Amino acid sequence: MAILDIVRFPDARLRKKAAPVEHVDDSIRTLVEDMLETMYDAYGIGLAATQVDVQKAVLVADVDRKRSEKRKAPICLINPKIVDKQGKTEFEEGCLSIPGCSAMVQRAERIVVDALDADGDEFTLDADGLLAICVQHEIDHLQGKLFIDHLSPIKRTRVIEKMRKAQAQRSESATAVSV
Ligand code: K1U
Ligand code: ZN
Repeated sequence: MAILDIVRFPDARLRKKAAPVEHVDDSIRTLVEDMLETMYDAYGIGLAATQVDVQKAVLVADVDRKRSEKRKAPICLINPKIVDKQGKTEFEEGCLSIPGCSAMVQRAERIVVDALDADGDEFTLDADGLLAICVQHEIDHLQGKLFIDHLSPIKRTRVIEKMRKAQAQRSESATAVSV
């Protein structure tokens, strides 16, 4: 297993659309394991292949995990397709590709998703709560969309500015340590 590099905003690779997986083989199963390892290492609850620079329609999530626990209920969705949506909910979302920023995003409250599992078998996920929010966030990534795209232009600019300041502070303190 390997921990992969997470691509960070404003990298153009985050805007690429994922291609469907033709065959669920060992290379896909290795990708899924590496993505789970990367997600747990980064203390995330989800990760899309786009975020590790792989343009394949694969996502992983584990919303049940507490910070101290490694694996609780990991799931993997290959070629996910939302077939039904109901209701509306709002949640303060974060993103491993936009560190240090969060914002309230409105999404469907309940979703039904058709997908393949790591054996290549079809299944249907009926999700609500944090899992539904996380899966919608990850499916957005596979389509080259970020949570900031759901915000008004004013809010989006504010979040981007905050992220730039946080990045500048991080590189300033890295320089201070190396001098
Ligand atoms: O895709 C990603 O960038 C991962 C992202 C998933 C996500 C979090 C919150 C709402 C929707 C999607 C994260 O895991 S961000 C970090 C995190 O662990 C977290 C943030 C808010 C609530 C719970 C966890
Ligand atoms: Zn994200």
